[in-house]
This record gives sequence, structure tokens and C-alpha cells, in this order.
Amino acid sequence: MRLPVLLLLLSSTLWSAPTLALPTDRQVRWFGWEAYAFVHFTLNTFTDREWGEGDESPSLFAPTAFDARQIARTVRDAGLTGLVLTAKHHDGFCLWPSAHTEHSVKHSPFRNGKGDVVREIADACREYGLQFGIYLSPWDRNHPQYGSPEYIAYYRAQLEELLTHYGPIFEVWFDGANGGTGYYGGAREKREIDRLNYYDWANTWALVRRLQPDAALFSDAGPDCRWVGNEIGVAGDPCWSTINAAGFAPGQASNLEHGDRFGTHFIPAEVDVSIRPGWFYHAAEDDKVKTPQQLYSIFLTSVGRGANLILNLAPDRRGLIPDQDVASLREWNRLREATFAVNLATRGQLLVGEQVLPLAPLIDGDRLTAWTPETLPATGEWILELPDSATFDLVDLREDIRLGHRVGAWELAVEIDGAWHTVAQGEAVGARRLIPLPLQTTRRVKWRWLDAAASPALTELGLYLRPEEVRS
Ligand code: FUL
Repeated sequence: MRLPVLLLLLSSTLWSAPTLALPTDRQVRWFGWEAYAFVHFTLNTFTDREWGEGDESPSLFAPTAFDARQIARTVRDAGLTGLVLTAKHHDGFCLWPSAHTEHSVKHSPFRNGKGDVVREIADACREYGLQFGIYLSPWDRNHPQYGSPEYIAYYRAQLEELLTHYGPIFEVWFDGANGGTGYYGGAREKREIDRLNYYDWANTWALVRRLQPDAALFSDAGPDCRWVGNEIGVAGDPCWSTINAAGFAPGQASNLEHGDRFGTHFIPAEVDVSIRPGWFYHAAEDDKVKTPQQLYSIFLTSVGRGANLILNLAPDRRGLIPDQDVASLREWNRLREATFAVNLATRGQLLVGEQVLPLAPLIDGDRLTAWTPETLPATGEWILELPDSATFDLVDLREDIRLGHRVGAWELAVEIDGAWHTVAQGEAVGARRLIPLPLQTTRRVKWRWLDAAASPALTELGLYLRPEEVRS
């Protein structure tokens, strides 16, 4: 046998490149929204509860100074890109005058029964340049037919109202909490549902695809983005956007925090967490609003691990985001802006062996302009050489997510007095990887990839100095 043939045979038996699950265009767009707000507001705000039973009178919905523009402005000023509103939570009360139920704002004092919270929020989002999305709880503790096929028709009819009357929707949030006790039109009983089959999700998702083809669908199991498995603001480390999803369905999914490298499906994680302990406003939690530093840390453990962040805000009984929450969000945004104001990598040179590679596409702030020499080996390194010493404590990397998760394990080292010191090690880069470090002062930074599935295709490289308040 001739040598090249032998080598070819050997290499194909020893290592065959895994097939990477890749994102759809919709998912690539979704990554671009990165961090956005959730807004939990309904009868619970007025009853001081987290889950209403479904028997609450609509007359209780009486915000004294509701201002959708204040809410949208707060979201924009927090540096967030969109807002997902609880159009209907588990208690079944609708924030819009649905034609399919009487359990809605039309029987509330809000705007004398002529109001539509969904409309006002959607309009304010457009005004402030925000994406608008909806949460429509599948579990409905008010509806008499919950648990029967008729309820599914009702649910879809409501979805259709929301998807056709309020302009473009960027995300539809399908909650995983389902079935249990409730009012159910007066039956007051416990209704269990077959989580796997009852909702016939495939057809509900198809309805959204038909009416809002650009909308990303969130649920425990995707199909566009998955729950991260906790509500404390922390994605797994690593957090793969791929996951083994055979037999996956809402309520059946597992390994959500980490996902699986080389998983069968591309279903990236979304981190949902509230600025307060609860999802809804409770006066007793006014002194428990997350600080700007806590929010900053959540940003690092969500967006910084390749997930998207949906941060919940809770309008109070006035219908406004409370002052202390507004202040915390503003300062959080200032800290992020201050962090990313100056990329210290921009004056450097990127070296792979003797070769100098173009740095421009990596420092242009565009997550989709790639540096992709397709010839790099499964293990390798580049060195960033700066003209002078720089001090930084945060490294920002992005892979061209359109090509999937190519990078596995990696190491980061800095040169001090002629010797390399490893300062961080990890797995996965993905859509974005923020690597916090103790303060480093150096001219040379080395990044080694240890087992890339294909030539690593980075699209961004940043070295940043965090403001003092948020240094580790
Ligand atoms: C959960 C719900 O039960 C909570 O009330 C909240 O809406 C949260 C975002 O999702 O499953």
C-alpha cells in the first residue's frame, strides 16, 4: 500500500471530524438581541402574589399611573434590546381585550375598560427602538376548559390575536409551569395534563411560524432557544448551544444548563432571571432589588457564556418601574458601557507562528465578520502582541456562530518577564465568551485552542479593563 493511502486510512480511522449542528438564520439573528427585558405585570401585581388562582376579579387591575413609555424608556436606558410582556400569566387574566374571554382588561378600571396594555407596550417599544415579544401562559387557571382539547383551540386563538394585531414579534415565550389546582371557571379542582402530548406543540409552533416567521420560540426544549434550567442568572460553564434533543419536549428536557458538545440539535440557552426575588412586584421586596454589581455579574454568567439574557422587571401598582430598579438598571448600563468603551487589543498584531493575521475583522465590533483561515489545525495558538504594556481584566471572544461550536477546550496565558503564565482555562467560546481575570499587565497574550472540531473561526477579540466597582 502506498504511504499517502495508508496515512489517509489511518487518519480517517483515528479521527473523523464530528458533524456540528448549526443555527438557523433566525437563531443567528436572535443572538444579536443578546440581552432584553421581561416584564411581569398582571393581577398578581395588585394581589401581591406570584401565581394567581384564576378567580381574581378583573376589577382589581387598577394601575394608578400606568406609563408604557416609562417602562420602554427604562428598558432602553438599561442598554437592553427588547421586551417580552406577560400578555397572560397562569391566572388567565388578559392584558389585552381578547375577543375570546371576558377575563381581561375590558372588565377592569384601567382606561375605563377601554384599555389595552399589550398595545401600549408594543407601541412604546417601537417608539424606543425595542423589539417586542410576548409571553402567553399555556397553563390557564381561570379557563373552564383547561385540560380539554377545546382549551387548545382557545389558546391558539389568543396566540393568533397577539401575533396579528401588534406588529412584528421577536420572541414568543412558552412557559414550562403547567397543570395543577385552579379555579377553572368555578370547578376549583386539580387538573393534571399529559405534558408531552396535551398541547400538541408542533402545531402551535407551526402557527407562530406562519404568522410571525421571524419570531424565536422559547420553551424548555426550544425549538429556537431553550430554558437554561435555573432562574438565578447563571448559564453552565461551559454552556453549549447544542444539545442532545432526541425525544425532547417541553417538560422533558435535561442537561439544560450545559447542553452537549456535539449535541444533535442547535438550541441555544436563554437565561431568565428577575431584578427582584419575585417575578411580580411586591412592596416587601423594595429593598431586595439586585444591585448594579449583581446585574453585571449576571451579564458575565449569561451573555458571557454564550447565552442570551432576559432580565425581568416588575412594574408596581402605579404601572411604573420603581425608582430603585430604574437607578440600578441605569448604573448597570453605565458599568457595561464603561467596560466596553476601549478595546485595548486594537493596536495589536495577531500572530500565528510566523504569520501576521489581519486583526481588523476581529476588532470592528461586528460579530459576523470573521477571520476564518480554514487551515488551522485542531490544536494551535495565536499570540496578540501589543505595542506597549496594557492593563486589562476581561477578555471578550466570539466565534462565528454560523459555523457552530468549533472550539472545545482553550487556555489563555500572558507573558510576564519573558515567561508565559496561564491565567484562565475553559471550554467553549460560542456566540460570546467573556473571560474575567484578575488584573493583568502585559504586552503579549496567548490563546491556545486544544481540540477544535474545525479551524477556529473567531469574529471578535477584545481586551478590556472593567471599572473598579466590578473588578474581581
Ligand atoms: C415560570 C413561571 O411559573 C413564573 O411565574 C414566571 O413567569 C417565570 C418566568 O416562569 O415558569
